[in-house]
Amino acid sequence: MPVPEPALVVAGALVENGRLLLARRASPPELAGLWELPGGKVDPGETPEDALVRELREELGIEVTVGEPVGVDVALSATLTLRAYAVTRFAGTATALEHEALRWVDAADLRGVDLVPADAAWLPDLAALL
Ligand code: 523
Repeated sequence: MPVPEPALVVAGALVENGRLLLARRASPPELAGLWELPGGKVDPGETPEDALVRELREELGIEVTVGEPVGVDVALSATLTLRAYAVTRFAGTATALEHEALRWVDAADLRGVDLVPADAAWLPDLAALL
């Protein structure tokens, strides 16, 4: 039996003026209240880059260009992998359309933020962007 590739979740690291955009999750209960790089699941037939453009449009109301991956892929489960990309905004103002709140953090703030566990693996990579 061929082993299926894990499905991919993509997340965006948007840095402007030395600050990183974080979003506070509203769900599920075990992640609610924790901060993450916004993003979501890649749909079947969609490239990861296209998925991230779509997710950040839906969640934040911004249009982005997707750059290079940030850090290494993180296994969320046997069937789900999480990957971050650097993104650049080219239009819109980031608004919490699906999250509880948004926050722009500098390097000092980042150290004290309660991140979702998977995103915490990227802390050194994210700090290096700031
Ligand atoms: N993560 C995660 N970090 C992170 C994201 C964007 C997602 O750990 N920065 C996890 C949380 C969920 C899974 O990835 O376990 C799917 O993310 P979610 O719920 O944001 O993706 P959606 O919105 O595409 O998912 P559904 O609405 O459930 O389809």
